Amino acid sequence: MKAKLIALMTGAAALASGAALAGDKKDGDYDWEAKVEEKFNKVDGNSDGQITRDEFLAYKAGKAEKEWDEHADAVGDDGQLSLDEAKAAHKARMEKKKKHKEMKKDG
Ligand SMILES: [Ca+2]
Repeated sequence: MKAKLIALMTGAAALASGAALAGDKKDGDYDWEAKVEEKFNKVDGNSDGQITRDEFLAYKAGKAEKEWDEHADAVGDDGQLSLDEAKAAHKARMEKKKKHKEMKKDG
């Protein structure tokens, strides 16, 4: 059980470290511990200071549901995502990213 929690915290730290590295590029005093704590508290559904498997899965399910809802336009009226719709949505996201990058470069 303890090993699982350590693995989970390592995972949470890894998630936060991605943001930490991004933050470090902007300024050197990025508070990664605060980021881990913020993430931990989001996953700790009953706020008892421990993350259970169920809390972790509930957190991930919530994120997956949010992601699904965000792509409602790609899913369309039939409530199902086809491979072609998935490809079109991915292509649109890549083009949006590319435009954003170009705008950042120009401005
Ligand atoms: Ca808990």
